[in-house]
Amino acid sequence: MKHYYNPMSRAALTDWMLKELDIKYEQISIDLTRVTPELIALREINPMGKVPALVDDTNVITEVAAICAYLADKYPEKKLAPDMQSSVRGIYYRYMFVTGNTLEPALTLAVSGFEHPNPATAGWGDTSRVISTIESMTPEAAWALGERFSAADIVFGGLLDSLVRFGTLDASAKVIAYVERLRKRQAYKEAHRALLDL
Ligand SMILES: N[C@@H](CCC(=O)N[C@@H](CS)C(=O)NCC(=O)O)C(=O)O
Repeated sequence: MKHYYNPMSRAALTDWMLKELDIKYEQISIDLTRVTPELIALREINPMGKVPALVDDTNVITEVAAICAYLADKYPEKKLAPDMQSSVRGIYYRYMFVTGNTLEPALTLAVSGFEHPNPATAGWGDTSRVISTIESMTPEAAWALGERFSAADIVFGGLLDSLVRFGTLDASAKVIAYVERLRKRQAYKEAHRALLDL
């Protein structure tokens, strides 16, 4: 399995997922600032030219949430996704999809000083609704789905971690406490070593 990655990018999240799984994979580090053979190879598999990307035999997977979902399902024995019959499978999907589809675009625009002129038709709505959603979906204790840590914590919690790190979100005590729990995980620390060493 090949993981196209840059340690200072969102690929730290998929690296965190791979490290939580404790599996072997080939790390292909991409310098996103220069045209290198690795970057050319990345652009061939992902026309967006973005990391992360994962190549597993015939499967090319891009997007943080898709890679995390793929890996969680590929290694069910690691229990990083609830099984199909679980009462929290639907909630798991919600965490996996709301993060990249709704929360991140709204907050990216907000940080740039913009609000979409029509939040009702923009898929991500407006900033105040996004902040309420983050607040209501952040767990009071333990993890997104309850006592068991899952890929939902990497995808949703990973976004909150970067919002807190860059001061993008005026985070509540509950959000900060959740992010602090995430940061204590060994796999998180290993995947974020480059950032933590700064
Ligand atoms: N929606 C994508 C975002 C990936 C992304 O924007 N990656 C950035 C680094 S954090 C990147 O590769 N940028 C290089 C570029 O766009 O040229 C995901 O979830 O994976």
